Amino acid sequence: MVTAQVSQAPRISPLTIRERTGSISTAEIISVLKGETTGLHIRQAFSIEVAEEITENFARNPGLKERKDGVPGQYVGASHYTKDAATYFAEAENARPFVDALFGNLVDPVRGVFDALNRDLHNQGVELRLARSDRGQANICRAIRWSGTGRYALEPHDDVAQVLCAGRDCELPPVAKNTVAALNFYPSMAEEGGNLRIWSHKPTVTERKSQGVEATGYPYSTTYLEAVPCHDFQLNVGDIALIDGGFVHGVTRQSGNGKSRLLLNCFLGFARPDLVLWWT
Ligand SMILES: O=C(O)CCC(=O)C(=O)O
Ligand SMILES: [Fe+2]
Repeated sequence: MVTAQVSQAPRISPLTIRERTGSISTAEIISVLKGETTGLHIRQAFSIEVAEEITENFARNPGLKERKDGVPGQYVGASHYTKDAATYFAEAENARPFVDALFGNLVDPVRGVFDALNRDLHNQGVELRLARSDRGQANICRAIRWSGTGRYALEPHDDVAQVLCAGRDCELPPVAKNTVAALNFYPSMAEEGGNLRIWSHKPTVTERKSQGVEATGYPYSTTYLEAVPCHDFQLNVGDIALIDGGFVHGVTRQSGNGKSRLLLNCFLGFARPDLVLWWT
């Protein structure tokens, strides 16, 4: 019997997941950067008091905006997604006071991780720094509340396509040859849902093209992912999740009529064996 040619099923890549309670270690972060761990979930990694204050500072932040790039959400900070370097770094500079205002006088947990990793990498002869251009430099993080109303609050996507397509005038694309790690802090969570779901699939450029998401990595259809195994990180306030952003991931629908999910996010990865870049 002659059958119509169907597009190839997504290639399965195994997930190496680690979940525990405590504080995040730089060795664990480096293990994700080196592609040895796919997903790391640290429960109770920063304090509830700090989480609550960041959440309040987000809600009353004068820099709080609605996303207008096709990804539903509200944010403080800058996203390099679909932007050229000139636009992204200029936006990052403009947003800096608002990102600083998320933390007020707090000891910032994101800066804490950055500083600890900086020390460890420095001892290994590796520089860690914020990505930059002649227009300015990246911020330490951005804060986002996803507002998708379908099956996912944030549709399944990968974080690598946007880095590959960041443009020639940008220092980020070389990172896409290595692991693009996504570091997430959760200052607020909805009563139910809002899981970070990661699928056993790390798309190639060809697979992205076949799904029409070559330049964005967003969104992959539910049909495409149907037969792919996945893992859900069930998150609570004060948790940190660090994933290999090359694997398809998304955020499940959230419900409950009280609190809503808030995320602090940044990306990091090796641009060269002696340089790790950090951006949003
Ligand atoms: O909200 C999350 O848990 C994941 C965020 C994410 O995937 C992203 O910002 O690219
Ligand atoms: Fe992502």
